[in-house]
Amino acid sequence: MPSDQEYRKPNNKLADWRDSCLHSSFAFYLFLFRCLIYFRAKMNRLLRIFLIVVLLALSFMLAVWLNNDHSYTHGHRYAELSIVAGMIPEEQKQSIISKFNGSSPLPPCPPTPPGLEGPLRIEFEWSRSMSDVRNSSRENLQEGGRYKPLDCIAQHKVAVIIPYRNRKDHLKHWLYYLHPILKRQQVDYGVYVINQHGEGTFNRAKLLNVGYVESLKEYAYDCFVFSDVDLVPMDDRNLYRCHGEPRHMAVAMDKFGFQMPYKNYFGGVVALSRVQYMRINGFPNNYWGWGAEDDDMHKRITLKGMAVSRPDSRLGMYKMVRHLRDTHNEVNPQNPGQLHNTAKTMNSDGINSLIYSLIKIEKDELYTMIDVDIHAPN
Ligand code: UDH
Ligand code: MN
Repeated sequence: MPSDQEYRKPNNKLADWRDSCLHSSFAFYLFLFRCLIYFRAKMNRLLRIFLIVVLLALSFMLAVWLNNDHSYTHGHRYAELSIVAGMIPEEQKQSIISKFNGSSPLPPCPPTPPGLEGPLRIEFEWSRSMSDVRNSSRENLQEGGRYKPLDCIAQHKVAVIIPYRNRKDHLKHWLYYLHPILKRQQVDYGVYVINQHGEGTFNRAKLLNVGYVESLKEYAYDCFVFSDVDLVPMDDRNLYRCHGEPRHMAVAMDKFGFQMPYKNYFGGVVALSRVQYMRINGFPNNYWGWGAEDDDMHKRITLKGMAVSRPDSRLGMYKMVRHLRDTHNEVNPQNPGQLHNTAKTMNSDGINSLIYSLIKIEKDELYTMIDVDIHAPN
């Protein structure tokens, strides 16, 4: 069950007063009706006709009342039930709740978030501790690193998915910078760290597929940002949301002298809507070790007739935490060769052929850690 934004309890005095009126009129109506049934033999004709007329008039008034918008204050409990059942879309839900409460609905968040800062100073200070990070990031977060803007309805429900193993220090910096940025960007988001269980060969793309499936079990995300754990944007105008075409966001990394390492590069941080992701059957599951899985993603996109959108290189600047190549993620010289077969394999290798074993889901206050066995070959 998705954890939904708390909605305010009805606190409107006018609504309570209307409720009591409605209840008393209904009681009076029943009382008259009973009188008519029990004493009809003892009543004279004129009194009987009078009572019938009064009952008819009352029925009419009640019908009008029930038909009227504000009479729904009476039924807020029933509406809450259908909300809990998830039958009503978010936007409609907010507006109905506000109507019951007698308050005006939250407006949609504006297309350009008002609180952005532009260029940011990013320093990966070794002295930064996890408790510093918690203190500076936990504000208004729900368990598992979930957030929704408080004063408007976000237009983007984004699962941020991070492939991960043994990079605690990088995750710390990522959380320190990204939570405040995502909040300023007014995203309805959740952070999912997909931890590859065991010591087998690393598989970045398969972990991203797991993140897609697991995050959707929790909430109706419509956009997925797939981000390496060591990449922090240097400008918060690079929005973590989806666009009309799949988006490559990390276009100017410090590691590559703030430019694309090659023309069709699609690595680091990318954003795909649910529809875009499904069109390409997700990512490949068979790129073990380092290299070429991001080029396969790019091929899938172009093979399906889509283009890649990118921010300009000023907005798309990223800083990467310096690191050596990890053990069990050595360059795999077989990987680039697989790119010749993407057109043939992409429809049968991807989200529709994903097999993994879920080990554990841990809810930290800053993220959801999904520990998974992806059946590494060795
Ligand atoms: N990762 C881990 N643990 C590992 C290995 C990888 O968490 O042991 C994750 C992590 O999120 C990392 C990502 O996988 O950021 C990518 O691995 P990397 O950081 O070693 O990759 P690298 O910095 O990538 O080398 C930069 C772009 C490479 C160009 C791509 C050419 N196709
Ligand atoms: Mn890296």
